[in-house]
Amino acid sequence: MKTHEKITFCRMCMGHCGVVVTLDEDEHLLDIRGDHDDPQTMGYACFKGMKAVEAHNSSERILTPLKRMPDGSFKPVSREQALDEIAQKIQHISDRDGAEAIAGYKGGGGFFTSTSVNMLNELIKAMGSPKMFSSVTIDQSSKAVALGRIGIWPAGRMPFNQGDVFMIFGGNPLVSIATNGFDTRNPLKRLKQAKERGMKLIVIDPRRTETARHADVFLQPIPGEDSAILAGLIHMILDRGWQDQDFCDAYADDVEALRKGVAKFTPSYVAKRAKVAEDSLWQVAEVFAHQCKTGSATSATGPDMSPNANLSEHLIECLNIICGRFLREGDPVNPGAIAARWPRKAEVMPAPRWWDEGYKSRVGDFGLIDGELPTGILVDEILQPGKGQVKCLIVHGGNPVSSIPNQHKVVEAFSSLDLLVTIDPFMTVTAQLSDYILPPTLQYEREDLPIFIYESIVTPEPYTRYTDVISKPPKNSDVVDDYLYLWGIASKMGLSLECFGEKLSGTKAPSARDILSTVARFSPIDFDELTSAPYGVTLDQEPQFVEPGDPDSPHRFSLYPDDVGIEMELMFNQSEDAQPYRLAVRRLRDALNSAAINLPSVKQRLPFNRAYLNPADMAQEGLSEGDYIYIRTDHGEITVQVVADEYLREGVVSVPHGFGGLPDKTDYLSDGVSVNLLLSLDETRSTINAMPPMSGLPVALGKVQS
Ligand SMILES: Nc1nc2c(c(=O)[nH]1)N[C@H]1C(S)=C(S)[C@@H](COP(=O)(O)OP(=O)(O)OC[C@H]3O[C@@H](n4cnc5c(=O)[nH]c(N)nc54)[C@H](O)[C@@H]3O)O[C@H]1N2
Ligand SMILES: Nc1nc2c(c(=O)[nH]1)N[C@H]1C(S)=C(S)[C@@H](COP(=O)(O)OP(=O)(O)OC[C@H]3O[C@@H](n4cnc5c(=O)[nH]c(N)nc54)[C@H](O)[C@@H]3O)O[C@H]1N2
Ligand code: SF4
Ligand SMILES: [Mo]
Repeated sequence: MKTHEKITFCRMCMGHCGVVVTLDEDEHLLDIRGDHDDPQTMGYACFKGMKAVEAHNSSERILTPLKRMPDGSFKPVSREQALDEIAQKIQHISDRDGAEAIAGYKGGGGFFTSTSVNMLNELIKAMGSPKMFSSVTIDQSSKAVALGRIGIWPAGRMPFNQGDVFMIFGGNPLVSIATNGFDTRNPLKRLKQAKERGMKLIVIDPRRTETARHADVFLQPIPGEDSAILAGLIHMILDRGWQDQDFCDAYADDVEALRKGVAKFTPSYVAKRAKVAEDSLWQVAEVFAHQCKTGSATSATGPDMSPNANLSEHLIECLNIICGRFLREGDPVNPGAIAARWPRKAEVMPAPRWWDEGYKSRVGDFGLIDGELPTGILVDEILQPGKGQVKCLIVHGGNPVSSIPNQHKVVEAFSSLDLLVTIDPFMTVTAQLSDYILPPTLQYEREDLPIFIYESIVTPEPYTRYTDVISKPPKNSDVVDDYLYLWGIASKMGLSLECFGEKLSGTKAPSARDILSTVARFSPIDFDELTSAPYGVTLDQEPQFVEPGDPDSPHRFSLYPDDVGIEMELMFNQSEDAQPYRLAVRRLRDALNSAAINLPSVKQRLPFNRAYLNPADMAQEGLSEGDYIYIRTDHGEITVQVVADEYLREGVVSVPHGFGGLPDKTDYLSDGVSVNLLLSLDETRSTINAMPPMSGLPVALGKVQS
């Protein structure tokens, strides 16, 4: 058999690793490896990314649109029939119950397809409904809340590749290839390069993670205490006068209010509460604020999934502000390569509090963040009767039945919908409850760009890359790019969609190239130049710099608004845990949330999820590896095998999410169990973004006697 190779890049996660794929004469994938000639990622690639060949050729892959029959089985139908019926049903629901009865949910798979990244949002909008949801609001939307309450510095924080220090709260970029601000292109190499130039790494995590093992300073608290730790750090820094007073004088009026707000968070109080040594807290404060003068603090899912996430993010931004850790006039900025450029001035854009204006949800009176409603209310929007009750949901590249807390309630809600449509290549738990499943092309079968909506945090320089279609879909399949399903539904309903401000035809389907060139129309790079650059384009000839701010600008950061003060008080008065352990989120190297965990080679490594415990806790509970434990919250209970993790601190149990079948059908040894059976969606969700806590919660656990 004659084979040939092509170069392209992986779009499963933020790494965007350059790869070399081997194809047969029919352009089907045979093999894949990291591309050592790729200047961005230099050969790095991970196990799950290298399983793309298996995913593309998988016998589990859905290859034609499926319709659910009254007996619950799925029957292949033509694309035309599926889209006709879906459009008619949506129209019927909308005519009967109003446009607000239609909702959309976009997950990770949707975010990583450039041709359709915004299309479900546009479709829901064109239908006249404000009810767009996404995985962002069960992830790190507290970052948007923080900017919304504190204000925005247009040039951004001092990036990883420039600062003296980089401090991470609850993120493990060497495994997750994520973490806002970290250089994820071959992350270990980038970290080593940064350390060689003298950068100090500080990590705050209940687990001595793969990343933490490279830290200069490592603080290992119990989970859920980041807001207290941050209040303590700010207290110490202001107490010692280690803040950047000039920056504070110029851009923040309420440093004194913040100082008063953190007064109760003395080092000894915080040390006791977070279960760390007082000395280690001082070490973090001293290295970050006194020894180092540039470089910022960031966070990932750890703090953002714990209670008080909005407060934690707010205080991280306060820490960066009082220490002046932002790009300054004359510094080079990364404006991205695809987005239109706009001037980055050294001045504050005052707290926009987007959610205060405009549409408010009928459930909980939540406003919109980045044009979307928080996913923490989706299930109630479906279950709560009345005007505006959601009856139809379109899911694009997500698995909400796996990813949203209180899985029983999610299943009840999704089962009660009049119409559930899922665009997904695999029979996920969400797909299993759907009326129609529309299978898309997979990544190497479509044209694409890196995730351009986040481009300036993916690479430190303005860089982007185009990939053409690399391989053909399996023989006899009827799959199309995601966007064609969404555009198809719109077209059949007589609607025309917008694509990043440009109207698309309602009758003639755009090509993928049309969409990508539209998306990139404000880029300084000529699109033809981009498509003919095999390793992409870095805009190093046209650097952008931070411009002087207006010296008379009245705008200042809001370090201590009233709602933050209330949250500080509530956090301070939080009652003591009634349980001896706290739950912690964590990700696994070999799986990406729920995606790909059913591939045979992944199953071989990860047949089911397990609970990680420190060996001392295991001894204390009389547990050996492989024993079953129950984990119980006020809300639910799961049974799971236990495994020792010497890197996890005592008093913490860590269970990865994404596993488990539908709750009444699941078999632990073949599917694992959903940690979302333990978590609640109701009483504890946060204000503003309705974030349900998923980490840092008290749990009981013990041995299940066999
Ligand atoms: N308990 C608990 N719950 C959590 C978390 C946690 O840590 N703990 N983490 C949360 C976080 S951070 C997130 S982001 C969410 C994840 O939330 P989701 O995005 O809802 O879930 P994923 O499992 O990532 O689902 C991605 C889906 O995209 C599909 N897919 C892959 N490629 C394509 C494609 O090209 N096109 C289409 N249409 N689909 C594709 C995959 O098959 C998969 O079903 O879960 C959240 N839930
Ligand atoms: N291999 C792999 N990569 C992934 C994913 C995956 O599932 N697998 N998922 C992708 C997605 S959707 C996302 S959002 C990103 C997430 O990226 P990360 O946030 O970097 O994900 P994790 O590796 O789980 O790191 C979270 C860390 O927070 C710690 N932690 C838990 N609770 C707390 C707490 O209360 N406080 C503090 N300080 N730390 C805490 C955990 O011990 C863990 O080390 O990863 C992405 N990349
Ligand atoms: S790290 Fe991410 S981008 Fe790189 S190969 Fe793995 S999944 Fe793909
Ligand atoms: Mo995520």
